[in-house]
Amino acid sequence: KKGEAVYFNNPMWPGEAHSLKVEKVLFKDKSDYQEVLVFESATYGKVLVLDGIVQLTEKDEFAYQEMIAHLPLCSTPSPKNVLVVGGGDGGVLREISRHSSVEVIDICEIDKMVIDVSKKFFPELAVGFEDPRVQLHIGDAVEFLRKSPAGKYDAIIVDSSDPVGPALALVEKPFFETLARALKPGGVLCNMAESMWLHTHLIEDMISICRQTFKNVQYAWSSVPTYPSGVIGFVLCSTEGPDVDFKNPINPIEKLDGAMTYIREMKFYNSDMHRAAFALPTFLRREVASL
Ligand code: AAT
Repeated sequence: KKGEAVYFNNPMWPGEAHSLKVEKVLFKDKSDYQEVLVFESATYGKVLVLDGIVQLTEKDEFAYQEMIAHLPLCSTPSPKNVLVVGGGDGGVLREISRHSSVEVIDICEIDKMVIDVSKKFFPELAVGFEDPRVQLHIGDAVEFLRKSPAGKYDAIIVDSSDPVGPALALVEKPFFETLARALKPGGVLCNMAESMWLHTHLIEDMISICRQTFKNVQYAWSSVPTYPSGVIGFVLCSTEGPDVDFKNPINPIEKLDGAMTYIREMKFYNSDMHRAAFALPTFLRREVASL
């Protein structure tokens, strides 16, 4: 019974749990916002956990970081100003770095402890902070976006945690309105959007809010074994302005010059994966179409 309370009561996925064998706890502390835990697992390398929820593992992090970064950046002709919301581990920064058209990479992460822990335990992700184009802002993204100049960004990537702790406001309509305002005409947004198996209602809510605020709203998904149910989705939106065809990458990754030689090769994303990510199972296609 005690085990049940610990393992099966997460409000995001009641009644189920995914286990990883812990070899060694490497770090555990409480920040001002959440409990931060790093452990060495038996089969997935080091794991970062916030408030009991797996944020990334060394073995499969690239699937998520590559998709959430390149789906939007390869859908826009020559992205220059990019904003990351959350993403304090640096993995999404590492992926954005591969795009040589990018001039500024702002990142707004609420929790400095996540950044410090990543620099210590996940150097292959934190390498993203070494790019001189990166400008780090520590604070709540809600506040940051309220103050952001209108029309500044070509792309915004919301790499936030699940809407239970500090990320709760990041799924509400006022936040999406500030995101839309901060984007250039024809600018693109890519938002972490949970699992189609576990969170159909959350996805529906997010899509219908986005449809009120953005011109074009699409859903894509991918496989990440250590996220609940093994899949994760993304809501992609574009603002009024030049049309964006998310399903066919206009800025294909294969054309990048690969100037950032200190970053290891990509392992997951390519133009075929990009196009395939928008293929939806019938039950989800029906839900998305009826909104
Ligand atoms: N890169 C994969 C890991 C994440 S990290 C999500 C980050 O969002 C965390 O570092 C968290 O501190 C930050 N965050 C949460 N709320 C806010 C906020 N209001 N403002 C700025 N940053 C915030 C995502 C994993 C997805 C897991 C899916 N189950």
